[in-house]
Order: sequence, then C-alpha cells, then structure tokens
Amino acid sequence: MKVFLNDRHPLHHGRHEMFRGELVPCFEVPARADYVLQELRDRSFGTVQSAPPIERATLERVHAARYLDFLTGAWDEWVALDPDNAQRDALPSYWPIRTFRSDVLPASFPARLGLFSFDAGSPLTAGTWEAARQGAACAAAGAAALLAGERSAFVLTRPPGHHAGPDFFGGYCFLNNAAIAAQVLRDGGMERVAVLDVDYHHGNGTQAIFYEREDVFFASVHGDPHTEYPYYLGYADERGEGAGLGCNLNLPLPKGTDFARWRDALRVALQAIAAHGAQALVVSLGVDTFEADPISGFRLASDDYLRVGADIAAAGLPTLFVLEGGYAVAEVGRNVVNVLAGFVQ
Ligand code: SP5
Ligand code: ZN
Repeated sequence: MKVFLNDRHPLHHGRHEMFRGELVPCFEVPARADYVLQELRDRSFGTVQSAPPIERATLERVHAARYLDFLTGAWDEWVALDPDNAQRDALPSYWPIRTFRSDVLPASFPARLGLFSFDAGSPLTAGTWEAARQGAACAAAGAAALLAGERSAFVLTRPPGHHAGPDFFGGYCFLNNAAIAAQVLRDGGMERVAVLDVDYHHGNGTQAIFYEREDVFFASVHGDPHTEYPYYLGYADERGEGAGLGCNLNLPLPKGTDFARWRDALRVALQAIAAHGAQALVVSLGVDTFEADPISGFRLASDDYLRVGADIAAAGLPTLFVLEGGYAVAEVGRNVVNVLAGFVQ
C-alpha cells in the first residue's frame, strides 16, 4: 500500500490546550505520527513516500479564500502583536456566536482568530500552516494514486482534519484532509464518492463541507454528541439538506460502546455507502475508539482494528485512509496499522 507521509508534521507542535478550565499539555502530539511510521517499518508494511506541494486552487475547492488567507499569515500576525508571542501558542478567546456578525473581518487578530475557529483546544503554532498544508498535499496525492488505479493508499499526517470546516479550525484540525481528498476524487472523474468517518468524534467539518451535496456521501460512527465532543453536531436527525438530503448519515453511539455494537453501526454505514453508489471511499481513520484512549469512551481492542480493516475492504471500493485522531500515543501505531493490514488481507 502506498503511504503518503507528511514529513512536515513535526512543525506543528502545540504546547497547551484549554481543558477543564486550565491549560494542559496537548493530546495531539508529533509522537503520534512517529509511532505509526515506526510500526509500518517494524511490520514492513507499505511504501512510504512524500507528496508534491498542493496548489492553492485545490485548497479553495474546499476552503474559503479568506480563511486560507488568515491561516497563511496567522503566525506572523500573532508575533507582530507582541514579540514574546513567539514563545506562546495562539488560542482564541472570543467567538461570534448567535446574533453576532460572521461576515465582518475585524482588523484585530484575536477577533479573527475566534471568527475562524470554534474551540480553545486547537493551538496555532509557528509551523501549523506549513504542516497542515503539506498534510493536505498528502491527501491530494493519495486521492491521485486512487485515480491512477491504486486499490488503496494511506495518508500519514497530522494535524488531523475532520473537524475543520469550510472556514474554521477546531478539534486539533486546520485543513480538512479527507474532504480535500474526496474533492480531488470528484474532480478527477469519480462521479460519486463517500467519506466514512470512524474517529470517536463526529466529523463536523466534513459534514458541513458536503451537507448540501449529493455527489459526496458522508457517514460517521461516533460518540453521542449529547455527551461527547463536538457536542453541537453529529445527531442522528442530520440527514443532509437540499440536493444533499439523504446523503448524510450519523450513527451516534453511547460512551462505553463495545466492538460488537460499534461493528453493527459500521456495517449500517457501509451498506448506506453501497446504496449511494459510491465509486471510491475516503476513510477518516481515527483510532481514538481504542479502549485506552485518554479522551474518549469506546472499548475497541487492538485486535478489533484488524476486523475493521477487513469490513471496510469487503465494500470493494478503491479506498484512501486518512489519519485523524487517536491519543493513546504508544498504541496508535499498532491500531492504525492493524486497520491497514486487515484491509489488505
Ligand atoms: C481529531 C480529533 O480527534 N479531535 C478531537 C478533539 C477533542 N478535543 C476536546 C477534548 C475534550 C474531551 N473531553 C472528554 C473528557 C475525558 N475524560
Ligand atoms: Zn477524534
């Protein structure tokens, strides 16, 4: 399997995130990707390669121009506020929620930081833009590999992407790698594409990007947003709008769900994807469903991920796996590579 490694990922290394009223060390750390790469090497799995840079026009197929402009210059603006900021991550403090305007573009950097984000858990650092942009490049290269006839490929990247929407970051995500890959598949001639999101958290960004479209089906199995992040999206009654009505499937499950019940939901998602007539599949592969994940609540064991890969393979579609969450850092490699190994078996 071709593996597209984001070799710039270490440039994004947040120090702290806001969690329960205090700044705690980030859960989303560079070592996550390093463990996956080490596991690939230990098991002699996959052919690791880098990706060429991505065109701004490709990013604009999914993200708003003014959001990309903001991300491009954000770090320099942050440091320009105060030279000491070079030693601090940028975290938002203000958000334009209901009754505020979101069409304005304040001159204030902290105001724009909030305008383009939805939580205080996603630090923006000196290398965030470069790391995120090269991750998107890997996603586009992975999609191109499928268009060229590969049965499968894996995008080994961080920061993750599925919480990032058309014009906002959050949930440790800045550019929506899975959505960019799905759009590259569409633009390359695949008439119908599906995104299957198996991360513990609902992929609110991906859902938002494709919510009114019928050409990209979105299915997600995730922790019930009544109790789990991102709380304000991911409910079962969100089925798409306009032309996209019926092309969005949310399968929320209670905290504590074990593999047997989780797998039933996976099968429902895969059946819906088949019914939609998708010609290619992008998998938002989070392994924060693992029983020992520090911020999540499902109970999948490492061996279960082999069966996850096999179930996805049974759909018979060209499949691009894109790394999302998973915070039991030392076990992320084993769990991710188990999915990939289960797929090719
Ligand atoms: C890509 C991805 O997995 N993003 C997840 C972002 C979650 N950030 C907020 C975490 C809040 C978790 N609170 C649960 C309490 C754990 N005991
Ligand atoms: Zn997650």
